[in-house]
Amino acid sequence: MARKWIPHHEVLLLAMVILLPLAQATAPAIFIFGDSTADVGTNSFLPNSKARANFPPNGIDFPHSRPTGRFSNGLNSADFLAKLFGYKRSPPPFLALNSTTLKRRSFTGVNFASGGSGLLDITGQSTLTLMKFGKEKIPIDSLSSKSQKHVIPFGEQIQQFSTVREILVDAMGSKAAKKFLSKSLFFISTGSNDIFGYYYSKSSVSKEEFLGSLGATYENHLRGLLNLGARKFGVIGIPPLGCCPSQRVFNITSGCLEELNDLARAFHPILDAILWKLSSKYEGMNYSLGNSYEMTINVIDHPLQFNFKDEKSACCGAGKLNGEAFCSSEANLCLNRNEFLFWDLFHPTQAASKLAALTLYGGPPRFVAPINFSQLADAC
Ligand SMILES: *[C@@H]1O[C@H](CO)[C@@H](O)[C@H](O)[C@H]1NC(C)=O
Ligand SMILES: *[C@@H]1O[C@H](CO)[C@@H](O)[C@H](O)[C@H]1NC(C)=O
Ligand SMILES: *[C@@H]1O[C@H](CO)[C@@H](O)[C@H](O)[C@H]1NC(C)=O
Ligand SMILES: *[C@H]1O[C@H](CO)[C@@H](O)[C@H](O)[C@H]1NC(C)=O
Repeated sequence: MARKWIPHHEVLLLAMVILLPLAQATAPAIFIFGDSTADVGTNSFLPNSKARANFPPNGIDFPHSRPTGRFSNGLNSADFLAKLFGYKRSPPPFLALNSTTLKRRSFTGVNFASGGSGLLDITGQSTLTLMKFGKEKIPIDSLSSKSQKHVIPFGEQIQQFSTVREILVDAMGSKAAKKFLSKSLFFISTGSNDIFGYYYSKSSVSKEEFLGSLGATYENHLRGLLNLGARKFGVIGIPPLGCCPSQRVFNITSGCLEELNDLARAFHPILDAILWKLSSKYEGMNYSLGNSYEMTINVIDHPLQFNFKDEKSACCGAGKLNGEAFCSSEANLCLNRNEFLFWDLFHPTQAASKLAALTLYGGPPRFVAPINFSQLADAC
């Protein structure tokens, strides 16, 4: 596909900035699932989780420079999407809630996303895998037992949602709860950690076989959500993982790791086909699939047009491209955070997350299809 700059985008950004404060919440609630790209503090509640960001300088651009567990200098895409849909605040982590807060009239959603997690239950559960990705010296303790969780996999996030659903049914009755959920938005951003896991496991399973089975797992999870009453899905695809600073360090030219990018790119049509199939089977289902691969590569190819001066290195980190260590108080910190695409060795800056959310919300079919997220809210 030709990667031509679309001037349209700038107009779109302007329109969105004006639109932001006027927006009214159009769906009763949003439920967010996935990994660190959407985690708003879940892992801070897991004593044994090594995938954490609840310490400075993470959160340096968050109100009061508070580290919240977000893998960002400020807000992440989940936060910006909630804003764009007209919500005053981003849904809180499930683990921060209790039955009293869930029954409040002001209930507008829950965030289940957990950094390091994936579609597969095994993804992110061992510190060993984390070590390989980050090149950091993390003591390899024994594999997690049930009581010593490192992350909450997608399947378990769905079980947590099921608990929330039961509380809603109790509070409003099953008919009203069904209607409430069918109009609510379900955002999902997952799969990257599974692909990292496969790539670094040097598994003998072929690429096609692995991606096929990952797709089947995704489909089962989506069916789980559909059976619990979800109907409107905003799905965020897998970005070019090989272009993270942590992966570029393995390329002598600091270019992207092509093999990893190939895996990410190949998963997109698989996910697209699953969503299309499910939408023809489940009455009233609507979906919007963000092509994170195209969105991100477009920015990497034309950084200046999006006001980024550095699309290769992490703002916070150490070593080559600041991509050889996690962000911490001992790490290097860049001066102008808005000029960086990457905050740390894996995660986008607040500026990049905002751009991604705006594109998902109002972007053209090249980046989000068959409808964009704003059209998803209007779909009946
Ligand atoms: C529920 O959470 C709220 C807010 O964090 C807290 O004030 C309240 O005491 C909690 N209630 C229960 C039953 O734990
Ligand atoms: C490293 O990056 C270059 C582009 O700078 C690319 O052509 C090459 O395929 C990459 N190498 C690997 C191993 O992915
Ligand atoms: C939403 O889905 C319904 C059927 O499930 C379909 O008729 C309708 O066209 C979809 N809306 C949009 C905006 O795609
Ligand atoms: C997506 O969003 C906007 C407004 O929210 C809508 O008007 C437009 O048709 C969509 N954009 C494209 C390029 O499809």
